[in-house]
Formats: sequence, C-alpha cells, structure tokens
Amino acid sequence: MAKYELPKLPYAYDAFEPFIDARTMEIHHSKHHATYVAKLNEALLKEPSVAEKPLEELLSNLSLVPESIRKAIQNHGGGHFNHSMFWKIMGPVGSVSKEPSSSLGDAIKSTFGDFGKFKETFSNSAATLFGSGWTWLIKDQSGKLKVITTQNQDAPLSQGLKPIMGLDIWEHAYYLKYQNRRMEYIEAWWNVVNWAEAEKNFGA
Ligand code: MN3
Repeated sequence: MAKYELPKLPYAYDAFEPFIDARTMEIHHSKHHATYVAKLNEALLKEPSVAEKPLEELLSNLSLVPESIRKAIQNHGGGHFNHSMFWKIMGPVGSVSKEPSSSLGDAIKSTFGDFGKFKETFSNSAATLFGSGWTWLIKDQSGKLKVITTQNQDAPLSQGLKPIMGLDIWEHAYYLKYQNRRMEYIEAWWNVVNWAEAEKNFGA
C-alpha cells in the first residue's frame, strides 16, 4: 500500500532561476521530498489503524497517533505536508505578484503595519532560526496572523495553527547556491512567492 505519492510540480525545476537554482529544486523535490513520502508510507504500513486517516488529521492530533510511529509521522508526515505546501506557494518568475492584495493583503497591513514590516519580521525570523526548520505566516484559532518558526519538519497544524505560507530554512533548500549566505536566499525567495495561493490558504 503506497498511499502517498510525491506530487508533480506545476512548473519546471528551472522556473525560479536565478533566485532558486534548478539543481537545488531537482534534488529538493526528487530526493528530499521523495524520502519524506517513502518514510511516511513505511510508517503507516506498521499501523494500519491510522493509515486511512487524512494526514492533516494525524498532524493535528499527534498524541492520537500510536507511539511506535508518532515521531515518524511528525518528521516525515510533516515533511510531506510542509513541502507539498511549499511547492504551491511559489510560482514561476514573472507569474507572481510582488505582494498580496485583497483580504490577505489587508490582514497583513492591519497586523504588521505594512507589507514591508511584515517582510522584515518574516525575514529576520528566518535568518535567526537556529538549525533546521521553517518560518511561517500562520493564522491562529482566533483568526490572527503571526510569524512563527518550527523546528525540523514540525507542522504548524500540530500546534493548532493554520499555515498561510512558509519558507524552508533547511540547508538543503539553498546550500548549493547560497552556502552560508542564508539571508541572500531569503531575499531571493520573496521574488517567487505565489500570493494568490497564500490568499487561498488564508481564506480556507
Ligand atoms: Mn526541504
């Protein structure tokens, strides 16, 4: 039973050049993400009792996942979930708007002051995250926007938070091109954020 599959990307590996290089995209998707999918499936094989439940439900209720596979679901289920979202909230160079409009744009302005301040908060959060993890724009249970970080492949869902968009800060996401220059990767990434998709996540 191979339940989960590596999602096909809706663009070519070189779609984000020069901001994110094609080789990094290829390895990130076809190797790193593929491994999360394989290990998620491997874990679920051991516990058929939860294998039919949606991944979002498992990540939202990790304490209900049998202990024998809980860590695997947190790491590899989280990895699959986070990356599936990451690919969607980016769009090919030239196809995406510079900043969000409509309700997400308004919510960002009222929460952070203006888009520039939001960007600065998010970028600083990503730049200072120690070790491997993600920076996220999330919506909490009261509907309020916040910038948070998670370690490893922990998904915001596991804290009851709804991810709107997020940035992968693992070195595998940028090291080939940027090495230790993480801030350059972060700055470059803003050019490919697909705000239309983030808007969908905000409304959902
Ligand atoms: Mn990654």
